[in-house]
Amino acid sequence: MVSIAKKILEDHLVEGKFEIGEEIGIRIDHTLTQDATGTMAYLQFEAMGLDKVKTELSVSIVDHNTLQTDFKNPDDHRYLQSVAAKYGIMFSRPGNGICHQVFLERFARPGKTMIGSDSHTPTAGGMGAIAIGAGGLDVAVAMGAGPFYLKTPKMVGVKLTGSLPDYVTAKDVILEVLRRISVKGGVGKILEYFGSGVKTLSVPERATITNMGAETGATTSIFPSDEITREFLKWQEREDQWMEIPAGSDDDFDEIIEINLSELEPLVAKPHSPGDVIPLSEVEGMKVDQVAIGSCTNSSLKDMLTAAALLKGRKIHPDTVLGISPGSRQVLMQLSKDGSLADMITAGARILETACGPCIGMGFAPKTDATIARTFNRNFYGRSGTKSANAYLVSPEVAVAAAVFGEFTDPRKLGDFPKIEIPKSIEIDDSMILKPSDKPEEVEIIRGPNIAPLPEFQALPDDFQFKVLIKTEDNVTTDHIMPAGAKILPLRSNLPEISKHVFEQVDPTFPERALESKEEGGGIIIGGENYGQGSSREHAALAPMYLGIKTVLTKSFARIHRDNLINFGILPLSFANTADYDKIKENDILEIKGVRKALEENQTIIIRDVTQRFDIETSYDLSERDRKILLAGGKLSYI
Ligand code: MIC
Ligand code: SF4
Repeated sequence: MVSIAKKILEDHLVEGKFEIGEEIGIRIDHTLTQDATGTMAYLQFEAMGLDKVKTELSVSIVDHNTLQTDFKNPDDHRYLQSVAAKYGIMFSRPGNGICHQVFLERFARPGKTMIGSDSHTPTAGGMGAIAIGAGGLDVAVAMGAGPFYLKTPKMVGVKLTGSLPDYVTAKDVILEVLRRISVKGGVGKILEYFGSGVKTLSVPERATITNMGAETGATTSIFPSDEITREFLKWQEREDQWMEIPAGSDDDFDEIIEINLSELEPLVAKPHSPGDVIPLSEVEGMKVDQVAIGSCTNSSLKDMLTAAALLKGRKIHPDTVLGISPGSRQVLMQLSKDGSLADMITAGARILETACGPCIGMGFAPKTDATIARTFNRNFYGRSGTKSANAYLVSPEVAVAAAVFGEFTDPRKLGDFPKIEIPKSIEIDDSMILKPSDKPEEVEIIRGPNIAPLPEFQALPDDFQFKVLIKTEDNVTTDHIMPAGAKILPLRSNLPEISKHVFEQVDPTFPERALESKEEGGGIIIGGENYGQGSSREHAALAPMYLGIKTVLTKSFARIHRDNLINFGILPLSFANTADYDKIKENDILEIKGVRKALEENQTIIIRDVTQRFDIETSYDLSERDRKILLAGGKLSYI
């Protein structure tokens, strides 16, 4: 037998050979975009000049930029709605829910391949799909029937045995995985779950695990499709879309991680990395100022019913605030029908919109120096909107305990675990999902003044000099490179404007200095290990490109960001000797000669540090296709 991930990938293989590390091209059945990355993706799709998407299913969901403080976000929504109508795309309107939750409920299918312009696309892996996060341009290409290219990943089997004790949850399973392999332990790998513990987890619980698998850097994560998957699809009135995908076994994997669910305890990820996982007991008694329950990781009906049941008859602590954002309109409707919403409100929860909201700093920012407990997947520095906040990632159960007691508390202190009844049937109402127009030729694309045209892409020159503009540490995230939040996110469709915020949290002088050196040849960014982890936002490549960055030189890259750099013609190079990383200094002038020839012939590129007078040997891990894209000045020109 083979692992299920390998089977699905091989069934969709259109180019290359399935050998670890080799590049393969796969056919993509489904695509997903959200609004914050979607506007760019669709501008790029439009530039490709096709009249319709060529996928089985493409879905555009508005969930990120829903805080409408002026015309910008609503203008973008109208643009996205008109594009969807014209090009054959399903459109989930603002208010309908968080992209991954909506996709899991209404669209995901076992055995399909899917890419999405959001790093948590692997959520659909909970349904037995191969679902991969990618840059918007890669999604645009897939919508036009172009293959998606990736390096053949290593197959890691995560063997689950036992069953979760009360108050220990799917969130603790993925936190345990992160505790063991950290934020780069999944790079180049697919995490595939198997073993007797799998059948103890519902689809939304599996989706919590595959969702946050993104934080390990993994290409994706996947569960088998079994009777539990069938039940979930039946519940969603889509049983006809079920197919069985039996789990793999010990021999099917290159590596195995074993987790006995019965032995797990409540865990938390401490500031500022999802990989810094410790037992909850280590922080018990620490005061918590703000609690938030929601996000694409923990906002299913089960999570919300659990939170409501635990809050019932209690009040939140006077020194703590609690915000709850249900994952979808479907979930919210159910909560409001069965009275759970009333239990939350009575306890003192503030009910937030069914959207990403506080997870991406769109409102509900905490107070100065706050300690915050969130059921989300990322706690990067500054992401909550308040730089001095310390964010801990927790399960809904731990979140409720913190809200009730005002400090980190073992949730078992809330008493016997309540019995959570998932109703046999719920109301399925897709009226907030608009079907594409049946007269696409009559649909006009609506562009508000916030939507700036795409920039010009320039081919890489042969020789150039550039200045070291910034030298960063290990594990720099795309949130560091291109911050999000209520102020900056509305600028996603406007490159000149958003570029003014590159590296804002790290060094606010960066954009100005970059523009100055753009006149004199451009700048370079020096990075440590795992540079560009986190969000798939291609703005973290596009905006530096706009500021004149032609090269990024690091110890290593995170997958999606590396692909985005290539897509926009920025050369991703690595140090052959990491000692050179230590030597190189900010403001050094560097020089590259004959880079085009080196790329054409797949030769080593040497960078000269002109200021300190030494040579830096670099290495790169670029397929022939990658090198052609770089030589063309990016993927759009290449196509
Ligand atoms: C995130 O969680 O960081 C985001 C916001 O969903 C991003 C996408 C974006 O930056 O628009 C992601 O995960 O890819
Ligand atoms: Fe939205 Fe947060 Fe999920 Fe990103 S991680 S898709 S911002 S809910």
